[in-house]
Amino acid sequence: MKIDILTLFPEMFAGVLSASILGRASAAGLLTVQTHNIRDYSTDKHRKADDYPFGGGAGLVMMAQPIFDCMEAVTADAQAHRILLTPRGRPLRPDMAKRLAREAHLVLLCGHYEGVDERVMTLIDEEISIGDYVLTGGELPAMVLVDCLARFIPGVLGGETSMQEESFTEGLLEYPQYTRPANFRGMQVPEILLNGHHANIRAWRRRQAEEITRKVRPDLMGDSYE
Ligand code: 4FV
Repeated sequence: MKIDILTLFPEMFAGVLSASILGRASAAGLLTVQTHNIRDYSTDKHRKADDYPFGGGAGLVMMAQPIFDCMEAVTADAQAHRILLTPRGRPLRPDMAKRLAREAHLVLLCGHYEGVDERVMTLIDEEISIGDYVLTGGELPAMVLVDCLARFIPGVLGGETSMQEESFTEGLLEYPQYTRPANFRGMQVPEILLNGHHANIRAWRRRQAEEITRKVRPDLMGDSYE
């Protein structure tokens, strides 16, 4: 999968995209992520990419011209699914990430300041939000989206986690995890996890996942769990 990220702050991405699972996925060629500095496409002699809002109001708005030229340059050769990260978007959910993980080419547009000129929406196929709060920019949401969808790309999650493993408690919160030592400062790992009876362990984990979800996030307990 190819992901192009349009941003005024490409330097924010290096660390996140090169470390751990995402770094290995890129090295293995399962994921190619490229950032593009929108300011490089400004035709303004001072490389201006934002300006004051018409109608007044606080803050700055990202100008249409640099975004249009950057988007057209990045999508010149290949059909791409173009996403704007914005609080106005549909909330990111696992099923959306699974769908996006099947796309060949994604373009993520990161707004900043008060947002982008509304005419940019003529370039956008889908708006996605990572949550009902306002951030200083769309860069962190873009990183969250890449991390979330990458896990659904076959081969990205090596031995660490398997999607099968994950699927049996899909939609539920995680069950408790333990690792060595079995006794840490007097705190003992539940016996059931130490006797290797896989069916009992699976049943225990599912019960735990349901119990925690019912307590912490009953809204996630769809009708299938009534
Ligand atoms: C956001 C979110 C978000 C709004 C104005 C960037 C900021 C600034 N994006 N989910 N929540 N974006 O807060 O996706 O341009």
